[in-house]
Amino acid sequence: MRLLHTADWHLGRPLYEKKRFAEAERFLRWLLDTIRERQVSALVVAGDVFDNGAPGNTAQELYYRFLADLKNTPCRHALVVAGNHDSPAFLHAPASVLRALSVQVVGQIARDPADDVFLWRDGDGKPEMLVAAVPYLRERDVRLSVAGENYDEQLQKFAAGVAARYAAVAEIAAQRRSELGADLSASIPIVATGHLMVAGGTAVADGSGIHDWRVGTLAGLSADIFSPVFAYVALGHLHISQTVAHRETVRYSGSPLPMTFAEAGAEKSVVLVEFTGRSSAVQKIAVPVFQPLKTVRGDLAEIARQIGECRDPTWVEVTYTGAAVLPNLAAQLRELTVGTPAEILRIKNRRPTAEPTVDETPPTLDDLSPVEVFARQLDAENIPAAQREELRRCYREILANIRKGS
Ligand SMILES: [Mn+2]
Repeated sequence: MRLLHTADWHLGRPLYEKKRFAEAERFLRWLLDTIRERQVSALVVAGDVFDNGAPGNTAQELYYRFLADLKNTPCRHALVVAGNHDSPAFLHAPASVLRALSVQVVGQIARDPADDVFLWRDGDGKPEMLVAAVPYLRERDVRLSVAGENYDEQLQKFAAGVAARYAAVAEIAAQRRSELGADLSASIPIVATGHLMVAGGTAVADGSGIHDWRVGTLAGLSADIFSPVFAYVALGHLHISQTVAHRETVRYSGSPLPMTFAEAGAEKSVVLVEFTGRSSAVQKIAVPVFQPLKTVRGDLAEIARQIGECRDPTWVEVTYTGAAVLPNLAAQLRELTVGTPAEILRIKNRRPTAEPTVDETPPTLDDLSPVEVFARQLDAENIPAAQREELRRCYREILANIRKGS
């Protein structure tokens, strides 16, 4: 059987002032076509379906219409787990209605891990796959806080809690498979999901930053938490498609659309997993570019040349590095796009100069991690260097408490 793995749709997320519903809609239509063409029978969406906990009407409409349309494809089962951007309660609310459409939603872990392990059956009612659903785990999900623990102790307990959850669902799934009898058991793969940062991953493009990195590396959340009993592990959170620790069958699908200009030009894909008995073969399927993004860098002449190369309606990020002082840079740059299909969404002024450079468009919160925002605040308040380390430490603790949900 064939399973398709995708994640990090971030429905509702704009790029600067641009809404991206048209792109999202085209992606979802492409996904339905791909499911039909490749005869996919199961779909996993590994978190961050929506960009925030209270998605707008259009984002919701796209999501529900897609799930309803899935009914008219060969896809028999779908599983959606929550990411850190999703509200577990919001995602879970329509779960009973969606179950009637063979769509399983896991916003938040069940108290009993056995309730998050699902047995999927083929059209004849014969078991075909076991799925261990694990959404994004918050600290309150996997450990009890103990007063007086320091930050690193907290991290390590959290990591141990995450590992324990994966071990628990792996054991339950393996047990349930063995109960199916030797014949069936030999041919049924177990698939797990996750939305987390595992150590060794490249480029945290999610924008959620330093904590995940610390949890992943310092606290030892490695690929070892995924039992070899899993024939495939479908991960979300990192927007760049990648394997984990060179394990072909433990993967981040990456986001289907570039979420920032930093991802401009990166190939976006979904993962097609073909199971033969318990073993799996993995193939990436490239997602078409629905809205080209381009980063352009140089002096005015170079920028003009590169903008002139745009053939399709392209969203452009410009970095000006010319020596000339251009007081009306933004206007001059926009002038260059007249009569071209390019549209400038963001301008950075990096003119080589002794004076501090000023961005024409200041960075938004999307461009900065929480720690970078805090560093700017320390600068803005002229905090003496001697006090900064202590303040940064306190700030990291506050962030950790927010992540715990307290
Ligand atoms: Mn995420």
